[in-house]
Amino acid sequence: MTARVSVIAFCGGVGGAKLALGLQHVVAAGELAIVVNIGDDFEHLGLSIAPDLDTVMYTLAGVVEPQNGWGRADDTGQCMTEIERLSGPTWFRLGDRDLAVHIERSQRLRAGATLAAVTSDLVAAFRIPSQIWPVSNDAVRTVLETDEGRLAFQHYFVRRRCEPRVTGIRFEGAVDARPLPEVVAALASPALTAVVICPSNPYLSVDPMLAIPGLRAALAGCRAPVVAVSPIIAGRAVKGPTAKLMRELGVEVSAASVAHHYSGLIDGYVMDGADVAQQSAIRVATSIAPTLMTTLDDRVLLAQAVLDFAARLKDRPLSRAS
Ligand code: FO1
Repeated sequence: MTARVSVIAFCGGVGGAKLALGLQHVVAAGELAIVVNIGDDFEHLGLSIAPDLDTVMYTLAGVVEPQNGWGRADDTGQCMTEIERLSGPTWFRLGDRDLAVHIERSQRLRAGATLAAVTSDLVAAFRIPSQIWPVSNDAVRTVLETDEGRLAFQHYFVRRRCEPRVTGIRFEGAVDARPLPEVVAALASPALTAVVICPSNPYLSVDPMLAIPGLRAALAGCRAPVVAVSPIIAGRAVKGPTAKLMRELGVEVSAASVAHHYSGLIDGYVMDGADVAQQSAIRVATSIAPTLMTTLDDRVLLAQAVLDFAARLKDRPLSRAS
């Protein structure tokens, strides 16, 4: 499906996917492209697992497991139960239906298909009316430096439940990775009206994408307004290890800190009403909106607020250029 992309959203897993779903409800069919982090991808049980791509795909298809926000709803665990009986590794839970996606992806990649081509076919099979693009077809892998040594992302995040203290983060392969050509073309297109950085973990989900030099350059050159949504509300992360990680990296846990983290890349910043007092500390244009997304209505309302804000920024000189 090659449609005219008018909105691009950069996204990690669970938190970002919620806003991506809201955007899918308010952007015309075929005009939304979600660019997804691949730093969490890994090989497990001989399979190529792409958790953030699958989380976004299942969320946009309406088949995501609602409690966890990852994996498929109504899945079964027979394969995992059998792996356990065989004394195999069970720390990373793969449901039976979910496994079908990993098996299909793995065999297609082994046969020479690109990650983008496989993803595009999966998106079509799930009848998703948006594009889902891996940020690159080249491998980028997030590695955490911790007080327990170097840990590959899923070993830190799932196996060790984010407990080790993080001292540094590396994105292996990022410097040599090429951004997906479709992403670069869409960022340069005059049809583009907004770029959204979803409220994903800035350090673990967005930075692996920004670490790709060609992507960063394409984003810097893009003429549409770039708007980030804060993943922090009143000094707390809605979900996941963002706040713990920021403390360990010596960064204040606040909406303003995240805005500073994106400085030079964004033209606008959407933050929750709970953080209104921080507006004066932020150098780009800000907009206040309810950023806690519990219901589908919350997601749709936030998506519309973000796009309305981007539309208001369109005629202003881009902050990134100054
Ligand atoms: N997260 C967990 O905390 N435990 C799991 O066992 C787990 C399995 C899993 C399987 C497939 C998938 O697509 C995602 C899965 N996740 C699991 C979530 C995922 O690893 C992380 O939330 C992301 O990588 C962070 O964005």
